[in-house]
Amino acid sequence: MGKLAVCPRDCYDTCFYEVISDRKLRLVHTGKPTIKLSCPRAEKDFDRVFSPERVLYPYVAVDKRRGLRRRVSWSYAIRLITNKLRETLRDYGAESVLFLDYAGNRGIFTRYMTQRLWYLLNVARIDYTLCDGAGERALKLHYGSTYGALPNHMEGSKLLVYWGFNAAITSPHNFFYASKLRKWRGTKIVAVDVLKTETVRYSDMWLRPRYGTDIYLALGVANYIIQNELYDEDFIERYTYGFEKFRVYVRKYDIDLVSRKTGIPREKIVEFAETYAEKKPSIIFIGYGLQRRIGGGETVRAISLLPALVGIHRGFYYGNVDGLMIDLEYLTGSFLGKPSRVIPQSRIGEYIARGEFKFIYIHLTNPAATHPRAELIGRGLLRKDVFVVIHETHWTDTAKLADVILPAPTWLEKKDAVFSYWHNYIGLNEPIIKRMGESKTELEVMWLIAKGLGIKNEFIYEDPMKALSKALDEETYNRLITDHIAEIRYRKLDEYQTRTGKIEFLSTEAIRQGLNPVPKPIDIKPPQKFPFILVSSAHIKYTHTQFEDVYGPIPPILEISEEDMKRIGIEDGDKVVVSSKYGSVILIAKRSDRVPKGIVFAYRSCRTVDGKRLNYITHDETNELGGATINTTFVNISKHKSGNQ
Ligand SMILES: Nc1nc2c(c(=O)[nH]1)N[C@H]1C(S)=C(S)[C@@H](COP(=O)(O)OP(=O)(O)OC[C@H]3O[C@@H](n4cnc5c(=O)[nH]c(N)nc54)[C@H](O)[C@@H]3O)O[C@H]1N2
Ligand SMILES: Nc1nc2c(c(=O)[nH]1)N[C@H]1C(S)=C(S)[C@@H](COP(=O)(O)OP(=O)(O)OC[C@H]3O[C@@H](n4cnc5c(=O)[nH]c(N)nc54)[C@H](O)[C@@H]3O)O[C@H]1N2
Ligand code: SF4
Ligand SMILES: [Mo]
Repeated sequence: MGKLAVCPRDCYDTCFYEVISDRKLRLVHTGKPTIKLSCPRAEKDFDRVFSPERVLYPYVAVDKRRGLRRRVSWSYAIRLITNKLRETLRDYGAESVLFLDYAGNRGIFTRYMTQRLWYLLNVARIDYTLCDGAGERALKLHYGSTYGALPNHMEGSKLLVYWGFNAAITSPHNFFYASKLRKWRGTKIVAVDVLKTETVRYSDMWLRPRYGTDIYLALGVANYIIQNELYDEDFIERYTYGFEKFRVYVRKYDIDLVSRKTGIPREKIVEFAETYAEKKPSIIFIGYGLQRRIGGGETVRAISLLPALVGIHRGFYYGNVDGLMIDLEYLTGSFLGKPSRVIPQSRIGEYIARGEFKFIYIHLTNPAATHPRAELIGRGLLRKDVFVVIHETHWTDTAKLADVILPAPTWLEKKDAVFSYWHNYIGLNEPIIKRMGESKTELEVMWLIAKGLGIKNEFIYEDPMKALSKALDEETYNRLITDHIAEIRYRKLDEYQTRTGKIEFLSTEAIRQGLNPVPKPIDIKPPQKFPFILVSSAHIKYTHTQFEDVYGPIPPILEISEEDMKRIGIEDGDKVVVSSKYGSVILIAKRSDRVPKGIVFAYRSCRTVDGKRLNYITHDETNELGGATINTTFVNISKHKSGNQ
């Protein structure tokens, strides 16, 4: 067998590969975390490594606005960075320095250990809520932590519910496995989605709630199960808290109300409720797209309580990192200091454009394309009074706006350890090819900057393998060294980290935080001026903005229903102006039976026909649980004056 390698992209699956030559990767069918299925991104990984878009040397901007820059040596770049950083910390304080990272590479050495320097310096950071923040907080309110079902729980499940989760595209190995189980064992698949997605097409039942009304469905199903005594009384008695109050609370969500609100026929709601109560055990896969909107946090809260009614311990999947026995606090060094400020990730554009930071260090993210109000981010990064450093593998939208650009090796060029937010295996990657150009790893850069600042703290310079050995138990670590893949111990599913030690139908933590003790609906109503809701989600060939260098730009299309097209007076292929309260972009209209009336769909973060990004117009407000509202971007659509392309 060839070398093992594990994909560190921000993706549920975290696949294991066998490397069969320097230019080809092949999926290993370990039969454990994933199932054999090729991924169009993995297939082109080496093309991305050798892409002409690679950043190969350090550069310094000569004129940022005009994109003029010159190549410099590493020692020059690091001297410049450390001088600027030292001056900024001295003159403006740690709160004027922003460390802006995300999950472009989820490796422990790349993403986690590099946070040590920034914790030590107490600089400003983001709150990491753009992707999954609201749902994470929602689950913690009722369960104490977010972990749930592992892939190996799928096999014994009789029912798999994908709720606001387009797994066929966003977690292909999960869904491929589910469809195999459907064939082999008759496992039932239900999709709850506002769009007729690829996942819907391969499901036994599809529920399409009117946009934003999922919470009525969840509370209605809860009420039906209670009223018809389909719940597990012993389980509720033993493992839950606050059931009586919840029972009274959900009484008003009767089938008539729920059907009226969601637009789903009564019989279908009943069928779903009865199926859910009968087919046990089951897993509800709660998608991230669902909670990236107004009311999304409350919705996840309501959905998460369904398994508790029918007697399943953590019968959901959302994100499993909390369950893994791996010491992330040690790895990130979060105890070293406290960020001087924590900025809501959705709103960084506003802060950067206002000139709140004098020094910004960016890696593992392309915010000038992927974050709401991306144009503000771009504009802010070009300010004369801010010094921007980026460490990137490729010339991204954001890299082009930096004062110093440092070359990073891709995951195929460096050693790292990678774990998943779905399965419980960790993998160890050795470099597969020689590093390109003069690229240096994220840890090497952190060490150079720390040294330049005169930092003596040995923890910053800790050998990554030694750190890893401390973050994992001995057995897991040893297995990882010998096999390059190891199972990480997982917390017990029947343990609840709440105040009462039980699943809390009535959340004591919510009361403490001044939130609703039980989940409550928040109705969504687009304003008259922007009557459509823009929903965006992934394309199978891209991970956010990655792979545009290989596959070309993400298609700039706007899927719209036939009825809406007629009403606006547009035809398939017409250029349309899509405007929100923040501005407008041009996309190409595509007649689609995936979207209902009033909803339009575009691929997330796509580059628009007028050279902008979709996120120039997406909403940046935070929702009721501090999460994103990208999926409640209200827009208007009109025909572009030049008509079709
Ligand atoms: N409209 C809209 N916008 C969205 C979303 C949406 O649904 N709709 N979804 C949001 C979500 S869920 C997320 S998670 C964010 C993602 O937002 P980002 O994290 O900004 O997404 P990427 O474009 O993947 O950016 C990751 C960057 O990391 C770089 N990178 C990859 N590997 C390495 C490495 O090893 N070293 C270094 N130094 N760099 C590396 C890549 O080249 C890439 O530029 O986007 C959000 N934006
Ligand atoms: N190919 C590919 N896969 C990826 C990624 C990628 O960029 N490309 N990115 C990864 C990352 S970072 C993330 S966060 C995940 C996200 O993956 P998912 O968790 O699947 O989330 P989304 O793709 O944002 O949206 C999923 C579905 O939610 C539906 N939806 C939106 N709002 C609602 C609602 O209110 N109710 C209901 N019922 N449905 C709703 C959308 O129609 C969509 O079909 O994907 C990961 N996987
Ligand atoms: S991008 Fe996702 S599906 Fe594709 S190889 Fe990586 S982990 Fe697997
Ligand atoms: Mo994400």
